[in-house]
Amino acid sequence: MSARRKLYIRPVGRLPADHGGLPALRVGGKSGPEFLAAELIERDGGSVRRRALEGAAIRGGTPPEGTEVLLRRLSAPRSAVAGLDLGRTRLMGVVNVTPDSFSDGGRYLGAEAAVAHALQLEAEGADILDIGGESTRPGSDPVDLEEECRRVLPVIAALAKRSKARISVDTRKAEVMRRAAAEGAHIINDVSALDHDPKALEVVALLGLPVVLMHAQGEPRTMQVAPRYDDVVLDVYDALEARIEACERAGIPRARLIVDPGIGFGKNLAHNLALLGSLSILHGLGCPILLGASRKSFIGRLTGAGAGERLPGSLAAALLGVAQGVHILRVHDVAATRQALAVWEGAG
Ligand code: 9MG
Repeated sequence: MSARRKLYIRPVGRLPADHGGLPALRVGGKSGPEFLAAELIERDGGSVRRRALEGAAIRGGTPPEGTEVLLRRLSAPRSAVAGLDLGRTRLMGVVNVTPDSFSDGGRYLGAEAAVAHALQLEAEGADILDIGGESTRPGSDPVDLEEECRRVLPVIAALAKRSKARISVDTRKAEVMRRAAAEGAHIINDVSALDHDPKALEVVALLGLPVVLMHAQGEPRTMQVAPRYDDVVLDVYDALEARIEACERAGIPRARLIVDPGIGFGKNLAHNLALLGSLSILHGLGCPILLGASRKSFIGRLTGAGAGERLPGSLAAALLGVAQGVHILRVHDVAATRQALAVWEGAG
């Protein structure tokens, strides 16, 4: 095989749990989702070729040459995240402690209000509360370390005492990660995939916490200026794979990593829609998948809906994720997403 030739497998056609024994491709161990078939994608330099693989052929027959490692990763069981079993879809509720955040815009500024909002999201069914003090929305400016700590640490400390949900800290800074863990955070959520702060890999390796590696092209200030990819789905996959390898070299095992395509981070509308349509390809990385599409501007671009009117589009995106076996949904509207999930799971 030439060094440039690379294979990818995109599972397609998620089956309901009681499908009556169809020959299926199972992803992520015994409790993982099953798919009817897959697309085998071969990229060789600038050319991309695709062919269909039936579930039966993958499961029973000889795997296509060069897919052994990929198939092993696809089928390996996924570890629990901070004690949360991933046999059912988990919800991460968004708690912005920023004055400029695109959706909550200052409403929850102040530790007390943020804690109250987080507890409300937990009561609505959030399994994870994601606490962030630096807006990374397109065009936003960075926040300094002490200001970010002033915003998030009191909230994390209070929730560690008052909530049963897992707490994630949304930050790109190693020192915030370290202090947040000391206050009781269980998960690190880094929109730069531990690539922003040179100390982040080392700190996360020492902390021993699970970490969300989100894909972004560029910095928040300028990332939407002219994002470009050869093939957005394959490029995002390759970039996440490179960050997984960097983590493993730094002593963070794959079993502690969660991958995320980073909807809206250095992507135009076509890029975001292509990623949403091909999320299941990320199962080949051997990690749980997190999707954050809630209230994002691609929904506005597609439909004209303003920031406060994007719940229907957010629910559609969440269910697109579930249909492809996404494990964690990062959402603002926890109660509404729980209801959508209940209908999905009830029928499947
Ligand atoms: C902080 N943040 C904003 N959007 C996000 C997304 O899509 N994923 C993750 N992991 N974090 C996000």
